[in-house]
Amino acid sequence: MLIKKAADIRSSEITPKNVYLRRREFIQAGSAALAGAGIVAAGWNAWGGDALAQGGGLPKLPNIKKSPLSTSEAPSEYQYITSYNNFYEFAPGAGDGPKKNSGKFKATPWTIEVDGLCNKPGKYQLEDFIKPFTLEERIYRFRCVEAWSFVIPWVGIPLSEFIKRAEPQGKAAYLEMTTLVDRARFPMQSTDLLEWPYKEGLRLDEANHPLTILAVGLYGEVLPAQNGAPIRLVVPWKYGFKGVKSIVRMRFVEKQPINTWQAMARNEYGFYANVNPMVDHPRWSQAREKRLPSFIANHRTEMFNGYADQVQSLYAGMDLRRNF
Ligand SMILES: Nc1nc2c(c(=O)[nH]1)N[C@H]1C(S)=C(S)[C@@H](COP(=O)(O)O)O[C@H]1N2
Ligand SMILES: [Mo]
Repeated sequence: MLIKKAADIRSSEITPKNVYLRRREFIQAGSAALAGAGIVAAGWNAWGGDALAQGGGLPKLPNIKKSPLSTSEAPSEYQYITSYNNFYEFAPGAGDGPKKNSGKFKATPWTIEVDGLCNKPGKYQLEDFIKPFTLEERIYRFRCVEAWSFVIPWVGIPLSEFIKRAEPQGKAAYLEMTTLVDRARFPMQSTDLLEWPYKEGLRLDEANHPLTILAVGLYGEVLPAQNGAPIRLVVPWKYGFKGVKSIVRMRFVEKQPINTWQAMARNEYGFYANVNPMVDHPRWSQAREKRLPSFIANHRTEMFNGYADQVQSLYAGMDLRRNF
């Protein structure tokens, strides 16, 4: 019952209504030849203009080092990255709901608990949690399982640095990460839309991979609420749902954790969630993606979201059709 409800909302909310209406207009105009340029222009208008200012006027983060691990592709506009989101604690489905419903969200103070199979468990205030590390700008491709994509200039720290400090024990094979539960701050947690808290997990070697980061910023500023303030996971070769937002707990465990979308619909979402254009979602193709604000699937999806050279060895010998 839960699953059906979530599924219904997801399929109807994938496209914001204003965008959908414009697409209808466009289709009624009847000229497929106009597709490329016209569709992109319509997207810009539907999303509120052509402001080129980057950043959202939020506090700037200090001493950010540029990373050689960034893609050379041009980042998507700030206004799109922050107005087309998926964050069920604020609103169902993907679109501008999370932005609209998170205006009053406060991310301070913020405590992160580190526990499970490690020698240095503890509770940290966010400032202390990130203080020992150098912030890096990481411009990464981002691919949602619902076939839209962005290029996002995150600011964060390598997850491996945190893991080193926590000193995982020999038995620790996975890292589980959990979102805050607080009905006062997350309105949808008063409903049974998802099972709360939202949870994600990585195998420890995935978590230690140099591309995996904990992001605390976007465009050089602190994260806006809708993108997962104040700290969220970013794993660029995996579908977006692995990127658990507003993390309050990091737990080292022996067994593979059950992540939220796997719990909601096991036949559609797995633990690994590696971007794979050859394995279709049961309800749609994964071969191409819409690089927003385009309405059409204007990009071919690449294996491991274009990071195959760096990450495919993590999955040597695994059947990626079964381990999706
Ligand atoms: N806590 C929490 N984390 C979450 C989600 C969510 O609903 N709740 N949605 C996930 C999904 S499906 C995607 S695609 C990404 C979207 O990240 P973005 O809004 O910053 O693009 O967040 C992921 N992290
Ligand atoms: Mo997603």
